[in-house]
Amino acid sequence: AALLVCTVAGVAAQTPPMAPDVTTARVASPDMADHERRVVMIPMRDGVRLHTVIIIPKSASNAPMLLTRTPYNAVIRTRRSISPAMLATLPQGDETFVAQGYIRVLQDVRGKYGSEGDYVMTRPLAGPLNRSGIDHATDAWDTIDWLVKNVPESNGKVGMLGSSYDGFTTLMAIADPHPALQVAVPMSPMVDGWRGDDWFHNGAFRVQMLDYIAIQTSIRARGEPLATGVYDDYDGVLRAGSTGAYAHQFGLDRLNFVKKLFDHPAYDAYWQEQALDRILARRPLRVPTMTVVGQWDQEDIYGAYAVYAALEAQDKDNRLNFLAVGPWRHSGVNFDGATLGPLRFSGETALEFRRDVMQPFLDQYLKDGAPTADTPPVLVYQTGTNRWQTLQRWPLACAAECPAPATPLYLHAGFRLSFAPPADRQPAFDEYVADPAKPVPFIPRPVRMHDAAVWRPWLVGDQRFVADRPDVLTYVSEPLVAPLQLSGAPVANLFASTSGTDADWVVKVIDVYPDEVPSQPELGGYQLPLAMDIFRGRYRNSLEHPEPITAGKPERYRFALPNINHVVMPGHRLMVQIQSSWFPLYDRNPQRYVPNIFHARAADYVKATQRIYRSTGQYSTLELPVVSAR
Ligand code: PG9
Repeated sequence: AALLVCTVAGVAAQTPPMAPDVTTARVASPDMADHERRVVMIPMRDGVRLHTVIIIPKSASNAPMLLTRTPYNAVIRTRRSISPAMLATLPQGDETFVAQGYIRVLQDVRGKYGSEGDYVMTRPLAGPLNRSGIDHATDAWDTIDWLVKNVPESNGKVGMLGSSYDGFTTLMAIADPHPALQVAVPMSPMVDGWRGDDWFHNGAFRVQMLDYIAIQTSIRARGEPLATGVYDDYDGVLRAGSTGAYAHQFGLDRLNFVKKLFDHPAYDAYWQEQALDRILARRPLRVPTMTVVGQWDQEDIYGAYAVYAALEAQDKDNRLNFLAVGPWRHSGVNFDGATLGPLRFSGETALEFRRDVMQPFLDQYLKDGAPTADTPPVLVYQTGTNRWQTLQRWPLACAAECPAPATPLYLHAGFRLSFAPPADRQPAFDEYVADPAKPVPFIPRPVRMHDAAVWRPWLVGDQRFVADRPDVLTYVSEPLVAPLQLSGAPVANLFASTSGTDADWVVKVIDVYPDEVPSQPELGGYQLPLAMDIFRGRYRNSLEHPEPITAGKPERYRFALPNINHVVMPGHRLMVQIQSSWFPLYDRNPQRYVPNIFHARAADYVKATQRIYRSTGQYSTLELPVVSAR
């Protein structure tokens, strides 16, 4: 009766219980936001429009703009949390920009998410591989041109930055920069997909990238990861046989980028003409550029140093080309930098860098009236001692044209290492049997390649889990009596033979901690990888033209490992490990020479006996970038 009375009296008509609850009604929150979010479609010169999110502080006037061009969804990247505060909506790495009143711009690259046009994976610069005249340099140019004309809150100055793929698009922009592009900070940039970034390392293919390609290219938005049906990727990849067969299981061989990879297993023109260090070396450097990378970058550990080296020839007076290296994982500069795996550093190194070095560098070029930043040509974190160092150049030691020469570390009988050459006159070697049916894992099994908690710190993982395998040679030095400073890229210089006709060589330089570490007991005896990489033997004479190996013939394999800036402390020992597979991160070498390993048949996978020589005239060494007296 009460209900009836109300209705009749017209006090308040109640909503019927069955009124639909999903309607077209608009919800409006009070406008508490400290920023405005403009979403625009910016037209490019060919008429394609690129989806762009512009976040403008409400207080902005004459504010600089920071642009990132990404294939990873501009909307998601500007929604760290749902909040009226710009600080909370932008990613962690952007916090210092917000504090300085920057306008932040994120754009979907053509063909991804909200942008029109075709997506081409790491689209080559216009030239022999790209006759369309449209590339990331032109798209960045057109975007910056639009921004300076259409964002009245800006001061007309634009900086670009981003990590990994977004570091690649940043470098592309400086290949032909718009005049308003004042500064660039490529972080962990993808530079050369064959030599050592993302797809291959020295010709060995990273199988886990197939999943990335499925996610990135099966649809315009984010695709599904592979439903592999196995918990341990070691089993799944091994059972399939070749990488071609693995890809075929999931229909991935229908994707154009997979076809392109399978068509180009060697370092042919397809790869050489995309290598950004080579491209940028041929163009004038006009934009101050600080290239940033982590010492243990598990995805793009090659490119930052290569770009820095390529541009350095144009910057003898240290005005335009800068390098910064922290103790980080891939893209770690944008997250917490106090620890990596079990390693603890001197503080929150990533924030220290962003706040104290990168921000003043950006401000100098972008903020009206900002002071000149005191930016060192090279800023590197030295691990082992755990401190930042400012340097005039990088590297400090190398085979030629460095302040210090490389120092050979010799393999000796009894699996010892020493800076003195071995005296053996007779041919001497150590050997192991590499069986493609039982490849050496790159991390302890079960291998969950897509578990970020395992993947991100894997380059600092304790190597004890393989040190005693019969197919891993492990050499170790006496405990050091003085600190040993290593600042540059160690070079593996193997004299090796195989009973097969092709072989992979994986070489690791390791810092072995003392048996007891009272301040952090779990580091007792820890085998900390400093630099590790793989080399596919068929490319020993030419990266472009592979050749079979003559079975049983000792040959020289010389290849650079990733850069390090580390002090091996007294009481620690140096270790070198050598093996012939690193699975399932890298595809297996069948060990019988076939024209294209992607398509090797089951019968091509054969056991081989590998010999590593260590006698006069056939010394196997690690050429170490030693700076301090040992
Ligand atoms: N390392 C990733 C990538 C870059 C370029 C091509 C393919 C993958 C990334 O983190 O963006």
